Amino acid sequence: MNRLVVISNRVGPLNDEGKAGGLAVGLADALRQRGGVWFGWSGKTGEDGTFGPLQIKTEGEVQLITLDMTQADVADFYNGFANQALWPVLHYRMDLAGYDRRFSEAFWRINERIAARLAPLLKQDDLVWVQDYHFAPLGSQIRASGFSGALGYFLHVPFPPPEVLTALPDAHRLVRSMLAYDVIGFQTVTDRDNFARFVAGEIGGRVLEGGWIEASGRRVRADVFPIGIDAERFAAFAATAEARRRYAQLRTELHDRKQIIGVDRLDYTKGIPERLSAFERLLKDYPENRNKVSFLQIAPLSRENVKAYARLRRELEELAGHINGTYGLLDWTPVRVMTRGFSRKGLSGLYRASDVGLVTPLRDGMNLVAKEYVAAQDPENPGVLILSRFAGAARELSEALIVNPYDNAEMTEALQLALRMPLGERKERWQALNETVRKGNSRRWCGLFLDALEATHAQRRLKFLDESEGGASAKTELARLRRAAGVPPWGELKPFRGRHVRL
Ligand code: ADQ
Repeated sequence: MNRLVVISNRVGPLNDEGKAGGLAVGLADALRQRGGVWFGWSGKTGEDGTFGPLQIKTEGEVQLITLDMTQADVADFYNGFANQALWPVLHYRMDLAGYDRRFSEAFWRINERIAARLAPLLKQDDLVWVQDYHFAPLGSQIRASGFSGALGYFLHVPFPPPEVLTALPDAHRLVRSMLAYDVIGFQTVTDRDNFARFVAGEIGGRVLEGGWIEASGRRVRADVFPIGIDAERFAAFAATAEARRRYAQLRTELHDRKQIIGVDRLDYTKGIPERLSAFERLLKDYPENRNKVSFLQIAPLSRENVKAYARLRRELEELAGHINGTYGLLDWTPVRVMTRGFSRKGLSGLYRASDVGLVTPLRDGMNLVAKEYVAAQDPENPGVLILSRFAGAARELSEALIVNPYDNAEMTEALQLALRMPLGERKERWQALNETVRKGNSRRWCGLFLDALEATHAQRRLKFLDESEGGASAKTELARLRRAAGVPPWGELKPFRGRHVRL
């Protein structure tokens, strides 16, 4: 089995039962199985930044290798370009994007530096897998360093339509650089199709059958790999002592009231103010819910150095204060907003204790909270998931109550429906949801992507051998690669006829 090399902004944890999220679990599993390297930013700053020493930790067959950044790198690359320019545009929020040439220069420079530090560690038969928007162009720089092995990329956040992405001055350069990968993975068909439209309409490429895209003399496979969680483990968390303690704490404090829960990083893409307004309207339009339903929003702070995030925090505090001031009683606080983190076990107890999971982002690549809420439910008395149609997860979790988070009245009606849903219907919906969440788990996500990467890379090698003179050893190699690829030989690809715009 070839060694796996993963590059992501933050690295690990590899073995932290209670804390690792879906992404870390899926990757850690694959890394442990194959052995490999997990490479990224240490999360710390140092004077030498990316020129400083590599920090190497070895756990079994896996090396965790990190680098510091300078304070200026964090300001310009991480807070600047990645989180003030790319993040909003990728989430369709051109209005919030802050673009600065200095940020952009830092972005390309840091990607180049990371590739330069990584290159000496790579072997030609490694499977190299780059993660997320911070490192979209890393592949082209890894190729420039001479690496010709299997190189894949997964985008965890949405890929917007070209009409939106072109607002980013670096958009063309960015997409062209992504063509260096063998496989580009997206969360949903919409994201993949938006990418294909950009390639076809903006940089003169062609979209071929079978997820292949061709531009600038390169062929890349762009496909859909919806990320999942470790559903089994998450369900088991809900039965641990820690989860039961949190469950009991919350239920005791509620008395007989019902609980609605929201869990999100404090981010404007998550639609938290819209959610609070829908709850306020529930209390106004359906007064029978007053003193009968509470709303808990867990929203750990993130990216506090970016202005839009500080504004959002103030907005939330004002909204919660307003609702509590209007409807609160001496013994009932309608809304609680908590910014602290919880262990994953604790979180599973809170999900299970909640009658409604309100997951209503304005735009989200996938949204793992929706899947965690489902996995943590009591099969005999499951809660109801309300899910935004703009979360990638809505494609798979269609038995949830699907809402448009911009439609305040619809969200309110969904809340009223969820709070009154009979047990039979709750069970029926949950069973279907749970099956989907269990089947599409993080191991499957990782396995499908790596299989596609191996097959695609084998195909590329095949094409190369086909075209070369090739003696007996090349023929044997060709046969081996054909088996590994398991896909029609290169020459059989047919032009794609407009199927990519699937609305
Ligand atoms: P995020 O935007 O971070 O991820 P999400 O998928 O919901 O969004 O994952 C958040 C994770 O943080 C969940 O596992 C959740 O349990 C955890 N979490 C949130 N609040 C917590 C708290 N207070 N204590 C402990 N844990 C907490 C990005 C994309 C998503 C995509 C993922 C994975 O934006 O669209 O689903 O990557 O690809």
